[in-house]
Amino acid sequence: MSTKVKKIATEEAFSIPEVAEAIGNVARSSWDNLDMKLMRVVYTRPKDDMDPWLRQLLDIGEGRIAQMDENGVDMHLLSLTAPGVQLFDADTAVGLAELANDRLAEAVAKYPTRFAGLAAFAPQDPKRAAKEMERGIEKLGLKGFIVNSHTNNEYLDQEKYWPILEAAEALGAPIYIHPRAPSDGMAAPFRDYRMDAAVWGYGMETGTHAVRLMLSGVLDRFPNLQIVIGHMGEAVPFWLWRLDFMGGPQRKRSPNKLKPSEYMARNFHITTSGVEDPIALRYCIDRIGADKVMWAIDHPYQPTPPAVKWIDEAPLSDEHREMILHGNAERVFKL
Ligand code: 1WB
Ligand code: MN
Repeated sequence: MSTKVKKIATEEAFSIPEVAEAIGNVARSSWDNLDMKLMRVVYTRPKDDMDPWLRQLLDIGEGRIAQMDENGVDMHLLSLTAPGVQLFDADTAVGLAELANDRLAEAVAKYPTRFAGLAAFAPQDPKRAAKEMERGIEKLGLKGFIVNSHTNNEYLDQEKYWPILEAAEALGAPIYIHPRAPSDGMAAPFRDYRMDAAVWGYGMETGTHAVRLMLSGVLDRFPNLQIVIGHMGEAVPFWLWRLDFMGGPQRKRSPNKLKPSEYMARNFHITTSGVEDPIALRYCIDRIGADKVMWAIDHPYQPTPPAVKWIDEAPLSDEHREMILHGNAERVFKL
């Protein structure tokens, strides 16, 4: 059962065999960055006993479309699953990002009304990343970019990554900052109790990344840059009052010209991925505006039927439901 409102899901993961194999190779090494815990579980199984998530990630065709049809989902905005190409050396990462983008463009060409896509890039090499970003938008017709938070423990506000921010701004296409596990410097307390990944670590890592963009002042340099974060804003909307009070430009030594809430208003959108909580949704609409919120399932990590059911049943005006389920995504990603 599903309302007739058109549904565009905005954080829907996929992979390709070559990336999965490369992650498997890294996961079999002795590297102990925090993502390795989950990567070892998902990517090191024998081919004839594939992890069910991986099986679904590799399907960007019939099976996925059938599952969307069963649940009344009109479109997946596809993105290469976390941590993308960010575990690899620069040359491997550049090559695999290109390959993933080519495959993604093929899937979109085959099902143009059902799929749209975000381009991957290799932050390890910011200049070549900017080139691939341009190709992704202008040649492949993709609609924005996906990056999985830190790269080798570094964040996008750092000057070496500015070519990436500059390219996104110039191309008029948003960067979706998707989670990965916390960087080495903050990893220790997240090593226990499954806190490394989606339970808690992903949100802390990615919310921290968003706050760095706000407080560094880098968004004064790229005022038209558009950033999307998932998971109901990775807790940032809940913190805005205190972020403004403690981290606004009125505070001594603040490099940022605007308040965090002003960057939220000008430079950010959020998606609902994996937070099927009508109270959190109500709060975000009231705090940052219904024009800022886009629905997402987080396929295959969250099941589709409850993701559809909760948004169908959420107490929303017809106008807000249309915005959150498709209108905002159509505007932000130029679908
Ligand atoms: C999970 C979620 C795992 C995501 C992932 O592995 C990704 C999880 C890459 O629920 O454990 C995700 O994209 O939200
Ligand atoms: Mn996700």
